[in-house]
Amino acid sequence: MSETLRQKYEAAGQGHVFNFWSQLSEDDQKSLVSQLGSIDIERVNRVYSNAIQSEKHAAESNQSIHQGIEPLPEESFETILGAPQKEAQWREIGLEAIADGKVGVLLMAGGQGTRLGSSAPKGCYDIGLPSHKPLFQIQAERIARIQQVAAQAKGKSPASVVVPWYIMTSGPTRANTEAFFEEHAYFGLERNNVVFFEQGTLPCLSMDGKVLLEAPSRVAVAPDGNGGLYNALRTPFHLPSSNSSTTVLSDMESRGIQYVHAYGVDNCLVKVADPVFVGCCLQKQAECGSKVVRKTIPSESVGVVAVRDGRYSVVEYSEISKEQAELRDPKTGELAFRAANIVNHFYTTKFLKAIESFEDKMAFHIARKKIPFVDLKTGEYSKPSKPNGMKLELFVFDVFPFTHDFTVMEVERTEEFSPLKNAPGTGSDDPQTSRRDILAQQRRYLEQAGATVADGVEVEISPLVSYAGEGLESLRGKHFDKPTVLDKLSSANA
Ligand code: UD2
Repeated sequence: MSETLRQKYEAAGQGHVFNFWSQLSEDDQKSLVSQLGSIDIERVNRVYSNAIQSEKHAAESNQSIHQGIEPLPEESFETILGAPQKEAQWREIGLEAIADGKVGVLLMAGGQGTRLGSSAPKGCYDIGLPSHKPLFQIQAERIARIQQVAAQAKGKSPASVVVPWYIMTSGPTRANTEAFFEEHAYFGLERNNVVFFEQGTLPCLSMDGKVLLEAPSRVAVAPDGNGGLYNALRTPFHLPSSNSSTTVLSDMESRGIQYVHAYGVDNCLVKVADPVFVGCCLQKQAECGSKVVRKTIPSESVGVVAVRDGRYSVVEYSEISKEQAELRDPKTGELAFRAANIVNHFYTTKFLKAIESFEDKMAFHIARKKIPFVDLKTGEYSKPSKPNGMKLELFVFDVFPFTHDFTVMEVERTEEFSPLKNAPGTGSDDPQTSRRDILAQQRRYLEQAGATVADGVEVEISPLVSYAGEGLESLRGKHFDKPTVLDKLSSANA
């Protein structure tokens, strides 16, 4: 065993991880050393003390917590609701950036979908569309289509426009996600343009910040939250054996990517690489942006993008008072705190790179959990019946307080947000509501194009045919009276 490793852990007050050393087999010693060597224990201690401090600060200011919270200032808030001209202008700007190869897409797919009750990664989920396309396929086809739309709009050859797709997985989702893409031939995308990478993990800690062992030779670890994205962007993403030092940020740089659209895997309506959002953020010269939907009912349990102590922030519904939740904007009569967070962001790559310089200041959130562990005295494995330790997570929106040029763009909920969170039959944010919302949107697309659809008849439009309702002109006057899947327009006109 490397003595320096032991000294490092001892100096950090975590020497107990070697407690069972003398009883371990040679192989187990090797695997423990390898795991401990991959953990930056000083960083773990820093993360822990920041998290504790931040929690304490929040508790102390609990009395006055509502006071530092204000609605977004007008200059950082934009809406496309009732603003078709602005929307069209932003779309043009965004399409140009896409056509110039400056836009990449980041998918956060490291979550485990526990509430959905499926053990597969959420992106593999079939929400029951007539085509049975899983969420990953819907998103892949939107990328393929927007490449085409941008090429067409800017007079480029279709093959020359590429929107690379960076997919963040986690320990529990990586292998299955990659295998699923292989199995489905990358849903028609160029394999080179789909890059998988993995978010990090952090050791689980006891209530007083000591690393927990889940076996005599193994530290208990947990994924570091969707905010683990920022650290993962700078971490080489190939397997260590390949010796490659390519990171997502270096890959973006080599491709000339300057702007990034990031989103969560579970929203079946997500406009991947949305040119309107990209264009809006470019016009406003934002380094970071957040797409939101309108909160209309004060009691709705969603976090809102707002200003806390003078800095942009996502404020949980539990953190604002009833009066604040009900407060109205005197100009519009809308709720003052209405910018509901939907995990849909814009970044410049310059900003993503700069995050390293302040990352230590972002406080992780503490989730107190029941974490199985090995008792250091008896060596016995124990499954606690009440929380005995903590998992530490960073949230993707924890960077907002560190932004200066920040833009919020409001969009129509029925057009852009229908998340898959709950098990089938729950009645909200479940596979049936996803399916319903996507098909309702496609019916609207057809009607806007001048087609009609008989009551109760379902028509599914492949994202390869239309990204956001465009390209359906040839269907004007067509009546759909039986279930149809439009894979290409010739099938509709047949
Ligand atoms: C998220 C937002 C919440 C709200 C809601 C709307 C966070 C922390 N919270 O809550 O504010 O807007 O969505 O739908 O973003 N993920 C990872 N790695 C992880 C954990 C999650 O990649 O370790 C991904 C996950 O696959 C998903 C996204 O992040 O795509 C959101 O995660 P979630 O579904 O666990 O978040 P939720 O619903 O609690």
